[in-house]
Amino acid sequence: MNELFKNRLEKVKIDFYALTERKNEKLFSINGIYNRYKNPVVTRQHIPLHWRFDLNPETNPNFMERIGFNAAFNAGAIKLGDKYIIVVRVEGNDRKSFFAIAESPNGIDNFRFWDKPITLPQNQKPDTNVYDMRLTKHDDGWIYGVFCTERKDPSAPEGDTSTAMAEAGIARTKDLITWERLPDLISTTGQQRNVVLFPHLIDGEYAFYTRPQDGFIDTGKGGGIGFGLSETIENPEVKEEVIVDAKTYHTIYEVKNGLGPAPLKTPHGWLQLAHGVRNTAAGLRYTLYMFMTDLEKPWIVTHKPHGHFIAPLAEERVGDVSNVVFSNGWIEDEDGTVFIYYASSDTRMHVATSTIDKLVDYCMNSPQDKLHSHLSVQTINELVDANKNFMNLL
Ligand code: M1P
Repeated sequence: MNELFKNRLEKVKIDFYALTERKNEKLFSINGIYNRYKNPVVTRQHIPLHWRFDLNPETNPNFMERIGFNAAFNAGAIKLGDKYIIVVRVEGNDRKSFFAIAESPNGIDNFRFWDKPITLPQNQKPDTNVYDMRLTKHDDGWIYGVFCTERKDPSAPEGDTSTAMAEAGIARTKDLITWERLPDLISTTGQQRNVVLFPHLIDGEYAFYTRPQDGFIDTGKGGGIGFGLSETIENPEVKEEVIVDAKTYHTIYEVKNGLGPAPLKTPHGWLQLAHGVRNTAAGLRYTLYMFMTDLEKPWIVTHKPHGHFIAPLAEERVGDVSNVVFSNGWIEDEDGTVFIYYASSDTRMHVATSTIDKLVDYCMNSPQDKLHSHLSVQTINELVDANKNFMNLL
């Protein structure tokens, strides 16, 4: 082993372990709804060194990175035993995304990737790219991963090398190591991204939240978070979708929206986390919002606070696709703590923590978006008037 190899290896190792073993710190929350944390939980620099470097001094005398990684983001999440597990969308420098599992003993720091990324079986039409897995622990005993599978649009005109088709891929596992691939979800409403499997059967059928869209980026006349049933999971097909939460003019989801992780059950209804997209002069802005749906009819919205729940802040605002927060994973702990895993700017993963009680309180007691400025002012004035006997507290 030459000196260069030895010195570089030592320095790279020191930096890697300093990063991956770093303690995280809960930050004070002004809104009181959730707490952010000081450090991202997973970044591309957390990717194991043995995925990146040829460790053989003979074949890599300069100790150079052989395989580069661009981002680690949009992770699904699940707790298994006492481990907090996230299924990260890892994107290589070659732009291909795949899934890799990272686990932490406490959900907020010390995330370590497993030895190898997930080997996802292919069905008849191989995936060009896969991303954004939502995990669902289903009553049928399987853990399902529903994700976007992207392939070149076969109807793209000659010379068009970027138009793609998005569909919902489905795989299931018992241990997160071995995965069985099922056929992609068939739907009649165009392309699909942000599809989420509901954890229970409804009227004996598998239930999916969907996001019908006309094109790969544009939702067109589709859009909105949909909901539909499939007779089987082995041949998944949603013949009809109802819209749960439509995209709406002059809201934070005026361009499009999509469900995040599988919902969390509470005595008051299902807690739902979603992303909403609006247009700005600087491009699209993705924020997270929450709502609740009925316990028996989880496609009916019962409560919906106004505006965003988490918006990109400070360094979260900058990355590969700036001004984006996106979530497809959360974990409810036995004591009611909720770990909300969210990515910023398609680049890195963060966590925020809250509790079931606080999230229900937030959903049930925050005012709704009444869709007009003068009605927003009316809502503020109602709070100001209600506070008049408590002004001595300030
Ligand atoms: O770049 C922001 C997000 O864009 C897409 O989400 P949506 O389908 O709602 O537009 C996805 O590609 C997602 O992965 C990405 O984070």
